[in-house]
Amino acid sequence: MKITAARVIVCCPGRNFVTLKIETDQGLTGVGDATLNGRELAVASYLQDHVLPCLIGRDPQQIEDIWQYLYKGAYWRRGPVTMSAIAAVDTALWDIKAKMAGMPLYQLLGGRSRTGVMVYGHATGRDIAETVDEVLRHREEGYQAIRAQSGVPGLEKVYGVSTTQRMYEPADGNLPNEHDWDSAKYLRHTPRLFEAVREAVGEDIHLLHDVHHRLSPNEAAQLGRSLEPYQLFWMEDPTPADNPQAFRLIRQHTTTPLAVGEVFNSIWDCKLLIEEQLIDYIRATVTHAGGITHLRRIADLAALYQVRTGCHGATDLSPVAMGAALHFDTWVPNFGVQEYMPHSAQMLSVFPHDWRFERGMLYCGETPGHGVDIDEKLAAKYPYQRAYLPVNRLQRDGTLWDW
Ligand code: CS2
Ligand code: MG
Repeated sequence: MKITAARVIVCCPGRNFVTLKIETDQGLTGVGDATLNGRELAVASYLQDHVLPCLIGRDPQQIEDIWQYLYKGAYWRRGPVTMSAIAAVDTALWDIKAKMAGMPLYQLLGGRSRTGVMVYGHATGRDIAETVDEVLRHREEGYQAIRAQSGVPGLEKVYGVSTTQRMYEPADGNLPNEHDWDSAKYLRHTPRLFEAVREAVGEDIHLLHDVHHRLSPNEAAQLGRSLEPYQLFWMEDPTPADNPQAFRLIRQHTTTPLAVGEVFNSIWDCKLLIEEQLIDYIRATVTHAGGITHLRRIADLAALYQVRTGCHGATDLSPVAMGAALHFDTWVPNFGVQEYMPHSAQMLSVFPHDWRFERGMLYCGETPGHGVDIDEKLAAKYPYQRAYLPVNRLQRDGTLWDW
């Protein structure tokens, strides 16, 4: 069996997606997601100019060898651009292999470990009252796990809160928008938010919160402690994880569970956090962490230390990523939760898929492969549009801060 063609498709049905499609001489095709929010064309070029010429003529069945070839062979290892490109190839090859086997991907990985995938939805509001309403609305829709974010009094724009529309889209500028930040205001406000949310929603719903890398380790420890009465499922990215040792301090002071890893692209980013049991959930994804082949290694390492998965699932990951993630989640023994930020109908129309949402759970389909394709004709109607993630500055003096 041989790879005969491979194409990178960049489209913008409401937001940018980079998709790789691989064709074989047996007529089977596979697709993978390579979207790197705000830096999409870098991955498209990495694939187009450097990876695709090496793929033509190779045997698509040799997933492991191709993974090693792209990883070790480039000499320049790791990094989000490289690992997203490798991920797209890897995901497309697993799709092809599962189609060859006539099986849904989760069967090839080792079979079903659960009936469905618990997801968490996003409840966001401009203030506490709005967020409480959104949490209750999610509960009505059947969600068992809900992430709560709200505007912070005295701050113009904060992470996760859209001021204009209900659907939050982080890459919202033709040039980077500027947000303002004040850790003290946020630290005062957030326990109040969770007090109100917990009071309204009761004890049975899992509550999550994303700090988006904005606190110092000491502040993160303070926040974790002040949230303990509200029994969070997790507190996400409380401080940047560039220096994983920073989490030792947080861990010493709070039992609020921690989730990290949406910006990780390699097992080496995760290693210390997992081995020292400094986190409870690892958020690496199929798309940014080297595909099914590499994410599986991360999950296996995590399992040794009772760390569970909580794959990133924002809308900048395409429906292809969601399809692959759901097969992974259906199999992985140490599953925790899957993020679910629904794509718009326009986005979904470009990616025919067989997964479905029902009362707080996502279910992968049973069609061979990962169950997601791309409608290339429709995709061509939505050309790339430059979009950036925002930057964040301290309100006090404009110092550029973590976003
Ligand atoms: C986020 C993302 O989903 C999350 O937890 O942190 O919205 C993140 O900001 C975007 O995926 C960035 O591309
Ligand atoms: Mg996050």
